[in-house]
Amino acid sequence: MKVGIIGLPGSGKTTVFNAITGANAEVHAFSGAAGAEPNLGIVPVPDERQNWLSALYKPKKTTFATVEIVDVAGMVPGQSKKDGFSPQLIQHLRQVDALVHVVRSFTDPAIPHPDGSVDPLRDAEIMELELILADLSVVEKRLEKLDQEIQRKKGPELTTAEAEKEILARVKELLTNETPLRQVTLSEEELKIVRGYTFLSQKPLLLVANIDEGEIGKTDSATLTRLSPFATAKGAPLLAFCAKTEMEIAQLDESERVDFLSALGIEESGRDRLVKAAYQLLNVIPFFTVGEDEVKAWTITAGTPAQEAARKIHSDIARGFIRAEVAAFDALKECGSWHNAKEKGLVRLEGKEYVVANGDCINFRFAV
Ligand SMILES: Nc1nc2c(ncn2[C@@H]2O[C@H](COP(=O)(O)OP(=O)(O)OP(=O)(O)O)[C@@H](O)[C@H]2O)c(=O)[nH]1
Ligand SMILES: [Mg+2]
Repeated sequence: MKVGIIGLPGSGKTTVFNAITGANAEVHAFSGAAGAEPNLGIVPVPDERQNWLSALYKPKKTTFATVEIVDVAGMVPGQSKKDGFSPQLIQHLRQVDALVHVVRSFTDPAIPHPDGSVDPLRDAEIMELELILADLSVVEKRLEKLDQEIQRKKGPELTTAEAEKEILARVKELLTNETPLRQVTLSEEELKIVRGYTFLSQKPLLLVANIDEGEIGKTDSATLTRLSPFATAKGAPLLAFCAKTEMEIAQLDESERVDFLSALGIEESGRDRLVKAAYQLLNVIPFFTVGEDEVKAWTITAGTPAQEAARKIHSDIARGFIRAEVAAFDALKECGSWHNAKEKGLVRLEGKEYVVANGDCINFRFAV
């Protein structure tokens, strides 16, 4: 599961990346360098429930769910009107499952903005349009090719080509009206065709307003007030994040970090909120396996049945699946132990088809 960081040059992408990963990748005053190698990081997804489970089981190992973060080079606006984002950038972005768009909202006059002024809404709109234009250029090229193919083809091949044309024509109309595909509900048939194109505007998007230090913790800040109607209209969650401060926090050691956050009156670091939000974008949920050896979070697509969830752990467990013993996290916490939960009848025996819920603690019974 991969999340790509996008944004205009100098919006703070690499600073956000460093804040999230605790890495120390180079930040520039301004580069926008095309072809620069992306920064890659894998980060654990914090989950208080898992901390609670670890305190209960005191396992040798606690393994959190993870997300992969990719920080690409800054994109230069206007490029997609000609040939799309740079080919390297497109290549990287096609492979990610979701996008985090870093919007410059910090005012620091020492850092020039490529457009000469700081205006988060304008920048958010520019990027949204770039995503749409990149998709539109793919659709238009394909439609041209399809027209030629339709003239040559016969029988079932012709029917398939015509069906694709119809769907892409609808997609084109949506994009032309500046509707990002993430906001459109597509039928199964449409999805099947559309999936192969890995459209950028179809990927779930999180807007991250990279705010000034002074705006930290303010829910009614000028930036949020300005950006939130846009975010709502585009189906994108919005998060305020001060990349500079968060990067400094990420470089502290654990105890210093706790002191620092409590001095700021913050319970949860922006980093933790951002990583959780990025994970949630992916339409996945965690379930837990618990025990004295390991407390571990496993990531599955929402709606996955128990037998498929078991396959995540080992194909033998899926093959020899008998039953899943399931305790919802809240029930387990309420009861204080697996034993108590069982006594109260809160450990359920579920079959193959049971749809695993977020936070289920599962013990799979299997025989091979
Ligand atoms: N004051 C302030 N400066 C910031 C903040 N975030 C980033 N910067 C500065 O802005 C400059 C650009 O930050 P980067 O993280 O390199 O931006 P980028 O989007 O990765 O830039 P490119 O990769 O060149 O497109 C650096 O000098 C950062 O130190 C912030 O929250 N506040
Ligand atoms: Mg950068």
